[in-house]
Amino acid sequence: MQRTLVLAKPDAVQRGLIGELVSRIERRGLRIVGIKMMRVSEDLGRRHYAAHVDKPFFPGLLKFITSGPIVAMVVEGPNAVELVRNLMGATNPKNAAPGTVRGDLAVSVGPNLIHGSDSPESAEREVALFFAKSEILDYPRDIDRWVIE
Ligand code: IDP
Ligand code: MG
Repeated sequence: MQRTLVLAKPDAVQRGLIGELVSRIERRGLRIVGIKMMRVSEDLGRRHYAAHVDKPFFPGLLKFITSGPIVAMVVEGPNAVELVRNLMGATNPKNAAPGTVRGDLAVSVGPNLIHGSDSPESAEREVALFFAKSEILDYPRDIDRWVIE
């Protein structure tokens, strides 16, 4: 079992695509074990995108990710990191395959709707950046026993 961090970026929230992203993740069979709407502070943005601080697009990326509310999620399942990366599509939507989030719903590389951790190590680091342990809730699939006559 693996966990990964997913962000519905500010463009996804503004376009009303939170449900679309959540739905694709859930329909794949992955489980959401943490979820919250929040603003990314400049400090959190810098830490989250630490690998990109020296890239020419970093100032724009930081402005974008702090520009409006996001929805952060902890997603769990077998190979969750790779499964989420696959459903996201390529970083640049122009190269993203149809059927993926970016291939179906995005056109530009800045506002490309979704973040997913790129390795189990990044996932562990990023989940800890965005979520307190108490905000991650494990639950069994035992809803059937709650049929009350
Ligand atoms: P990823 O989101 O597919 O993992 P990364 O390479 O980790 O892609 O880049 C992080 C984010 O930075 C991208 O999702 C995108 O929003 C932005 N970004 C990446 N490359 C560029 C670029 O060349 N120009 C503008 N923004 C970029
Ligand atoms: Mg990345």
